[in-house]
Amino acid sequence: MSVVGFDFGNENCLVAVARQRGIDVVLNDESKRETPAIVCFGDKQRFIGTAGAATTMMNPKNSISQIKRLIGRPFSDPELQRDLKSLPFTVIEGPDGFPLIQARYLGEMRTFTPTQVLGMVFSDLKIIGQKNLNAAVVDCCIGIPVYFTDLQRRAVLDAATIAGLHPLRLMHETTATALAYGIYKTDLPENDQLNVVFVDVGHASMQVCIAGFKKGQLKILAHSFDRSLGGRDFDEALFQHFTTKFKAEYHIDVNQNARACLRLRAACEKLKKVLSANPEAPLNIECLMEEKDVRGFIKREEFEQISIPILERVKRPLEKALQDAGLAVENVHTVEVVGSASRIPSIMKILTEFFGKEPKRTMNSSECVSRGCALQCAILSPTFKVREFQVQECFPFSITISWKGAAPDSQNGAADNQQGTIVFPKGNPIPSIKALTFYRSGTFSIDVKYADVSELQAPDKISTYTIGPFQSTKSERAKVKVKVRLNLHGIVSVESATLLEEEEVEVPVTKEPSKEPAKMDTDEVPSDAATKGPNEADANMEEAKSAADASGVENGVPEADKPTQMETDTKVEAPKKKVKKTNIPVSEVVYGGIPTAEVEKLLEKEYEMALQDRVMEETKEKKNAVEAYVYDMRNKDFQLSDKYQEFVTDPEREGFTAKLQETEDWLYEDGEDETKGVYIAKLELQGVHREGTCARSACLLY
Ligand code: ATP
Ligand code: MG
Ligand code: K
Repeated sequence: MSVVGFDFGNENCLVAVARQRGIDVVLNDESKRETPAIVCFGDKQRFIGTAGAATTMMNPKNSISQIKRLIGRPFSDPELQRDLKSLPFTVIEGPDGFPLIQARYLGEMRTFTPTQVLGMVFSDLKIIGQKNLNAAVVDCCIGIPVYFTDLQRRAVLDAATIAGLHPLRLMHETTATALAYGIYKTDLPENDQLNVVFVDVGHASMQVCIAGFKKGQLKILAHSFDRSLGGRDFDEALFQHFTTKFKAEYHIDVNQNARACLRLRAACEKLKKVLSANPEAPLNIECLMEEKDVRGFIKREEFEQISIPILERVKRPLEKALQDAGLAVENVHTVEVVGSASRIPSIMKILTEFFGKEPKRTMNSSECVSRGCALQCAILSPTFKVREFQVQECFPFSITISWKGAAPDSQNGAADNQQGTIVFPKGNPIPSIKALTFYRSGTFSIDVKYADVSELQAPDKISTYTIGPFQSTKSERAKVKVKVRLNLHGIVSVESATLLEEEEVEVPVTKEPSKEPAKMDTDEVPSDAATKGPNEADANMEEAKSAADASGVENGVPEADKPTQMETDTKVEAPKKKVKKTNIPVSEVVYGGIPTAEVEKLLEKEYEMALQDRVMEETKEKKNAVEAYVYDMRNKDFQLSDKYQEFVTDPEREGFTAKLQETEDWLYEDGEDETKGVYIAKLELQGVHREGTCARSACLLY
């Protein structure tokens, strides 16, 4: 079983693996730790990761980047629309209202969903892990931004499935960082709590998390974020600055040329990095467009000046996190900064001023997310024994369950109004299960929604569950218990519905509810047995059991109804009533989700495309082998002619040389672009010759 952590960034991805001696961030084929999140579609194959980045400039319109920004968002999402303006490839609206990426692949225009492209990135990362571990990679833990919606989380899971991965957990990036920070600390207080603020400024977004550390555990106290504040916004400010400048000075409009845009953006990013270490920096690009070389220059002060609108937003997530955690600046022991865009000096200045102390950079700021994920994977995996360390995660949104007040045919049927209740309030522990009780005479449906979408810019409705059919043996409306789960990934779903029928003889009179209330058991199950592996037997699990015992919940199923604030009926508890439980079918519609059958098909497609890539790679190898053979033999031939001339007849030599020349010509003409099989055949043909030559050289050497 593999134990792997993936950090898929907007810009860069990292893979960390657990080995017996610890966690390693592994190297890709180019011996780099960071792999660009790019898929470049070509005429014969795809180029992913580092290879994709290398071909981007030659093929900008078919190089897909910033995939993390595209997944799980409707096409109309204003943030998506803004992002699309600066991307060199084409994204259209699909029939379902979600984006489709257009790219020329294998000689024709095709469309791909962002989830599918993320699947390609994951496939590449998976291969990196496999090459390093020398074993199959399936089980893993994947880092995601805390602000990912239910749909985005589902999209990541689907992409993982497409790549043949099985995530044990989607983990909030900042929580992964907190885990990587805390688990090695040997001096955590036993009774006191150490409050650490983690600030991650990445390529596209900023995330803040406050964690309380104690010996053997970390508890997330608050999450906050700005979904659109990251390194690329500074690149964009510089890009706008120079676009205007070049328009005036060189009379060129960079925006009219996709390649020029890409090159200027890349140069601006470089410039930004130089400015982190230097007070000023030049920008020179040869032949940017219309055969013009451009020259520019900027001082850090001016850079900070044009960045003011971005910098002004840095404080807000910091304030929000403190507020949600109920902490004052004085209660913060340490501030840890991660994410590569946090290297911008003006960001550090703002953080220092805000917290009244210099933030620390003790972690490896680009590796911590992948390391934390690998650690979490190790904790969840039965193959590793990890130091006991508990992660108490909290959910960043409030989730509502809503339902229609009554069925139209109900006796007291006035109520067709929508009612709802918050099942998982912001800050709710992850994972968690809640049970609601409904009184219904037939099939009914409930909606899962965000309670507040102001921070999310997402449609409020997440999913609808239809519960039924069911038949009560009695004429009255039946009691239905619905279990709602917030799973380890931070995804909400209705897990099950149960018809509860009390055996009549033993049941004392219970008055009918006056309305159609849903009754919610406030019992929580802080751990999630069903999403864990079968061998999971760590401290979390123990805790789940004890917590369950304490709250009267057995295996997550409440054994008796407890009145809650929502209960409006008068109810008599029957001490020895018998309850018959019958499972009711539950069907799910996720708004924007990919149906499971579709994911299966995409998995097959990915397999085919990966095969095509491999065939092309092997074709290249075989072609290179033919080429190498020609050169190799020619060298040998010269040696022959020098030293052993007298032993080889002239016609023999001439024939051989001509053959080599013929093969070489073929390689650059008809054989330039052949199939793998043709190159292999060519090699075999030459192979006969090679054996002959070798036999001769061998005999000559005697
Ligand atoms: P995200 O976290 O948003 O998904 P990511 O994890 O890929 O993206 P990082 O790798 O943490 O992002 O950061 C990448 C950003 O950091 C880029 O915008 C890059 O230009 C910027 N960056 C890298 N080095 C420096 C530097 N020395 N100074 C300023 N910015 C830098
Ligand atoms: Mg990141
Ligand atoms: K373990």
